[in-house]
Amino acid sequence: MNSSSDSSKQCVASPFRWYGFNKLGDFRGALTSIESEIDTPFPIKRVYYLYYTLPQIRRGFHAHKTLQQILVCITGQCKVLLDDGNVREDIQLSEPNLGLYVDTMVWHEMYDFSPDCVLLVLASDHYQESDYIRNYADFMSAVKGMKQE
Ligand code: T46
Repeated sequence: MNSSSDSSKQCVASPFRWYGFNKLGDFRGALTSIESEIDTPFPIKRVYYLYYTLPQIRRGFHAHKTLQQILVCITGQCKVLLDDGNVREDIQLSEPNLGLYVDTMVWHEMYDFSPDCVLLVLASDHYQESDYIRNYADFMSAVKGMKQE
């Protein structure tokens, strides 16, 4: 597991974005629909979800080279650490109609899962292990390389 425990980066103005989805409710309960490219900034090619994650578990520990994603906590709650190499922010997810956008080249870790948490992920591409940067030092080198281009 790669460590990314550098807490020296502070959140000044957050570069991280939320997507608000509709909440169509009536006396029977609520319903949220998410339509590819209408409600999302990318065509959705894959949907997956994390669940039954133990509260003490921290997962993720990677950035994606090209993949964009939106994380929606549809049940329960969890936290997400986002780090774009400049700004590092811990964000709570608990609203089933609020999606956290995770852009390319953003290091992310998910933690503090409630026992009932279901974290839905909308992804811009199919699964490719080659798209992952799983080492934090490699991630920072890539970010620095992008700045020099
Ligand atoms: C991410 C965060 C939010 C697949 O075979 N297909 C898939 O679509 C995915 C997402 C995973 N897998 C396999 C790869 C591993 O053998 O499922 C296993 C668990 O995946 P991983 O250890 O990468 O899980 P997390 O929770 O660390 O990260 C996942 C996503 O992989 C990642 O893209 O951004 O959730």
